Amino acid sequence: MSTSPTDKSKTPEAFSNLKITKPATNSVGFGSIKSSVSQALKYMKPKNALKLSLKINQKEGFDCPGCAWPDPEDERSTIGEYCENGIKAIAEEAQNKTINRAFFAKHSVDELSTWSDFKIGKSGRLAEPLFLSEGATHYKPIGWDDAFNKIASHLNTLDNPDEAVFYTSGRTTNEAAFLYQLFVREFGTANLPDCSNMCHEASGSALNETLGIGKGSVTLDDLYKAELVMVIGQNPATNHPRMLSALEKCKQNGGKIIAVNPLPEAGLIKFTDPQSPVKLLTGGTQISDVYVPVTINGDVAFIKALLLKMLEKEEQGEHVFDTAFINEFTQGYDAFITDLKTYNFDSCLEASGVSRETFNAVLNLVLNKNKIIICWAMGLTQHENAVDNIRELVNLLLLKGSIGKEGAGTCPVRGHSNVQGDRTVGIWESAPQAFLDKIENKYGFKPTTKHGYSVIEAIKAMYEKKAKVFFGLGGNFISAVPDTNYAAQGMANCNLTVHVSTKLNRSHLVTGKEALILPCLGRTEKDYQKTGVQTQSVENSMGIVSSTKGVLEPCSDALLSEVAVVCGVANATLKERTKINWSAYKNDYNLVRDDIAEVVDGFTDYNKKLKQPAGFYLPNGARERQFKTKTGKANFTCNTLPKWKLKDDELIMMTIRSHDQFNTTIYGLNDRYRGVFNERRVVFMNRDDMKLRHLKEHDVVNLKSEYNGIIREANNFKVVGYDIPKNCCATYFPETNILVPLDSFAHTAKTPASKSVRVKVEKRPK
Ligand SMILES: Nc1nc2c(c(=O)[nH]1)N[C@H]1C(S)=C(S)[C@@H](COP(=O)(O)OP(=O)(O)OC[C@H]3O[C@@H](n4cnc5c(=O)[nH]c(N)nc54)[C@H](O)[C@@H]3O)O[C@H]1N2
Ligand SMILES: Nc1nc2c(c(=O)[nH]1)N[C@H]1C(S)=C(S)[C@@H](COP(=O)(O)OP(=O)(O)OC[C@H]3O[C@@H](n4cnc5c(=O)[nH]c(N)nc54)[C@H](O)[C@@H]3O)O[C@H]1N2
Ligand SMILES: [Mo]
Repeated sequence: MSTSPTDKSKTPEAFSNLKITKPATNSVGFGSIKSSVSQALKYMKPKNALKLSLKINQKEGFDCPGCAWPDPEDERSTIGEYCENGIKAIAEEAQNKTINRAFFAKHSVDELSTWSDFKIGKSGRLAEPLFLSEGATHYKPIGWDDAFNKIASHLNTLDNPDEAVFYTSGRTTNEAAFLYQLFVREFGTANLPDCSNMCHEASGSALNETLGIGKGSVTLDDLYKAELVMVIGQNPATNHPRMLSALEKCKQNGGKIIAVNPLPEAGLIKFTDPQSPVKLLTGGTQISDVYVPVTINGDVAFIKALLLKMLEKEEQGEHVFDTAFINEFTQGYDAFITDLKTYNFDSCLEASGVSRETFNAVLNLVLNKNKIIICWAMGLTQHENAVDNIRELVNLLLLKGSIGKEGAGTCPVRGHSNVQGDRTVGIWESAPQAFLDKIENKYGFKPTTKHGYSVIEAIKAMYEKKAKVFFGLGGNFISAVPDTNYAAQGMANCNLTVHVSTKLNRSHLVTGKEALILPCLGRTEKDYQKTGVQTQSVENSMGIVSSTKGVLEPCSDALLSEVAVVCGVANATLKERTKINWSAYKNDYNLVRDDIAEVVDGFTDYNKKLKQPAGFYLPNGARERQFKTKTGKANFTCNTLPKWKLKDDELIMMTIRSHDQFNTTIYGLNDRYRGVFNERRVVFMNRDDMKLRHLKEHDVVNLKSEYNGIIREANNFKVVGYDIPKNCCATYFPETNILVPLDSFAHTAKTPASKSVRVKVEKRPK
């Protein structure tokens, strides 16, 4: 009998041999150079490793497939603008091992699902298209045309185009993403869920409403010039290491830095620039001036406490607020102040878990600085009140007039290297009407105006058998989404699941009745088409669009580019119905960019501008104090404190990334900065909470979350005592996604609340 989809979707419960040391405070430095070089040499051919390291994030090189942090405009290091985790991302893609029919003949789907995610990822690059027929135990090779026809026949026999779901992960380039959404809309649906739904969607919702643009407003130069930078709910040393160089530069210019985080993350405390030999020897820069150990989801309470004290000082005549800015550019001030006054300072501070002393240190800086930047990431966006979190930050910035001026503004730090660009060019299940009108004018078909499914809605639709075909352009859907068991049943209910991927992952193993794996080129590889090697483009976290061009030969001759895959599926599915010449796009990506220039705002002369070595900025209203909101002004908002309460002996759990992973891709089993080695099945706990439960380090526990009467369980985790506020705990994603209830998500944005899961920790019976 074959294993059930829910079993296949789970990460195996086996332990790998936990070792614990004291967590680091300093980040980067020699440790990181050693770690990145050994990673590069372990998995890449040395010749390729060198070629790549010279071209990462260089003008005219390729864009690092790691994070979305921007590159400095002038002084890029000659050995590549790199970081330890960027090297790991590249080593993962440019592996010298490939897997093809022989591998899949040897290993059944059931067998592969018992492997750890680490082992699955290390099996090699996918080298040819593969098909799993109904009832089969093994994937078998299939030709590209047959694969396209298979997809077409499934899509064309649906009762309704809305029975198909088209997911995107944020590595897809602008060119591939634009064509993909164009195909999906011409096919007849807007079911375009994407990883952004699980990531910065709450930032987009909050920023669109308050400032009229769903992206951040600052540039790198602003960061250098800020008087105060608050880094909230973000772990840059691991997830955006190059950001630390910018923070260091800000400090050198006299700026102050506040880190708000339940964990004292390394790097936020101290950082040594790997590209500065002097600093490597002298021990680096103290990054944070104040570290605020906020309780999980205590951020609105903390910011409200600040706002209350700012108001008190203002009313005492201290001129804390930028009244001229408030009068000219904002709306909703009076209602906001009236609402704020209904809150009590002491209860807010208590709910935030922050001491009076730390609070005062932060208040002092906020009162006295006028060029403030707030940076944030998943620590704020993955909560039920995530949108409130971000709107509350905007309130603070608006009071200080800290938006649309040098050294000030919003900085949501994006995840995937092109997640921002994908949305810009139309990967959006609820795209604005103006964009749909432009598509209609240009191509002569009417895109549906009905909103499509976001990630959570897509999972429900599959579970309820309203959606029957799942197509993923990149990503690892089953491991990334919440409520793994429910989602696995949803995938299994589909007639066909298709993944366009570079590497094998768990989503290939939790399949519909039939399944396809379509292997594609990665960022580092040359994309040969009829008109030569193609250039593509991406948008970073600060709205700069730049080119990316692979430098290595493809790891297999049977790979297609994402653009070619999309054009192949579109031709096979739409045939004579289409109004678009898909083959022409595939032959020459300049033609795709010419169309983007016509359809998407800010891309005039796209092809020409892309030739500028550092790329070009997209327009950004908030940066110019032109707020394109419904009121035409920047809007103050009224936000509430979180509504959940912990039950007896429950803890609030955040699911976070280790230093050795890129989302669901596990580079290794260590979390060096947090002092955890050789194990991912750990739960970080406050030592008092351990005592209360009679738990010691290394004790084995089960985790249970109860939500609306349903109990979800994840078993076999080892306890690690840590400096984390009381009543809080932390585990790694994706091992505990199984505990995240599908119905627990951010209002408005529908981002799964994977940073506030209520759990019980129970000692495992011997
Ligand atoms: N190497 C590497 N780079 C990456 C990624 C990766 O996996 N590996 N992923 C990429 C992607 S897609 C993304 S979205 C980003 C993610 O980048 P991050 O958002 O930095 O990633 P997380 O590990 O989810 O970390 C969240 C941080 O928020 C803190 N936190 C959790 N809950 C709260 C809270 O309630 N309040 C506050 N104030 N803090 C809280 C945690 O302690 C942790 O430090 O990184 C991108 N870059
Ligand atoms: N519990 C919990 N869940 C979370 C999060 C969390 O913090 N906690 N974070 C959420 C966030 S922020 C995000 S962004 C999502 C991530 O969700 P996804 O984007 O779906 O997941 P990834 O792990 O980034 O996807 C990795 C896979 O992408 C494929 N891939 C890599 N490069 C390429 C490429 O160039 N082209 C193509 N076609 N495929 C490629 C490889 O096959 C690899 O296995 O997860 C979310 N899930
Ligand atoms: Mo993300």
